[in-house]
Amino acid sequence: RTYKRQMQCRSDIERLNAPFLAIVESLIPAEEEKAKQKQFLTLLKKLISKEWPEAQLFLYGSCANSFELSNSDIDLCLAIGDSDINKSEVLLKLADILQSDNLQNVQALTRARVPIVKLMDPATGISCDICINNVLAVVNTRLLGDYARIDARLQQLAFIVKHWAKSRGVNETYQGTLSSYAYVLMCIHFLQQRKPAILPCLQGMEPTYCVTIDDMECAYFDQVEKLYDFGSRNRETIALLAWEFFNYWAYRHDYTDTVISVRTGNIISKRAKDWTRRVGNDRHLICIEDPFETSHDLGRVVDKYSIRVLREEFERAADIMQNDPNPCVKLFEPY
Ligand code: 3AT
Ligand code: MG
Repeated sequence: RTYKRQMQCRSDIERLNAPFLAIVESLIPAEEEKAKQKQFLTLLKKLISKEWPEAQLFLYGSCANSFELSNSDIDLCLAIGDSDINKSEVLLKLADILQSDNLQNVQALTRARVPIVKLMDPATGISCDICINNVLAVVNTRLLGDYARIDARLQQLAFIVKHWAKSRGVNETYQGTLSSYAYVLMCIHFLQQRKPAILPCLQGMEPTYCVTIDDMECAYFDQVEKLYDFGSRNRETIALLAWEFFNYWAYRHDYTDTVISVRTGNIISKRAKDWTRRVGNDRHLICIEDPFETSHDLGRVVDKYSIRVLREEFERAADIMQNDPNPCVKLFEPY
């Protein structure tokens, strides 16, 4: 009877496929929006090259890979060849230049963990953050984008999870919940763990791409066009995957002893990373290893209050998908 119930439950879940795919579709930015981004980028490049003719401006974050929801802010990195520059000075100078060109809400946040200039373009309504020489973010953006090209289900799952996290208010690092980057890593790891696997572990394969950033070697197999049918033996659909994803983080993940690691394609132990104690502000209550900066736990922002909020939200999502007659509404209900 249990088996029959499980099958019945599965077929209930399958009914959610079409609505989930429709949600994903509705979240993809329109062509018009991408065109506005381009226009804005051209303006910025012009302004910047007057002051720093050698510098390059890179897009990173979701607008540079496949994880962008419509109306997102864009993330930019100004790469100035010289590594000895004083970032604060450059940011203040940059803020000055942008302000005098009528860009709005220009703010230099020189003391942030990643110092940035924030601004808004009144012509297109686009907001953006510009950081300096943060090449690592450009490279991790590229890794995520390469994973997205292997199997369409990653983008679908990440869209559902990001949309859920934004709707439920658990995508706010300053309030102790997780960044979008962390959620996408959770999705990649989850798809690496399916049986059969839907995604490979690109850092576990013979590297075809390699750069060294601040003494850190970032290497992985990037010829992903050779992996387009990697996940084809697994026929799981987005509805089932989303359900399993929330179930995993609600009821099956071992928060006490384990770390999820896209780098190894596996779960690893907190002990092996010495992430068992609180050190400074790092409490390691949910552990997500950065694929390149492996000493960096993306769950470091989570504290003893926000871990409860997060876990309750995972449970809420899992329960809605299991029991609610119309989960698509309830799941994304504003908190
Ligand atoms: P949104 O669409 O803006 O919600 P995103 O993918 O652009 O999602 P974020 O704005 O949170 O994600 O971050 C932008 C990029 O910055 C993603 C990643 O390349 C880098 N990044 C963000 N947080 C970290 C982190 N803690 N460690 C290393 N890189 C990070
Ligand atoms: Mg972003």
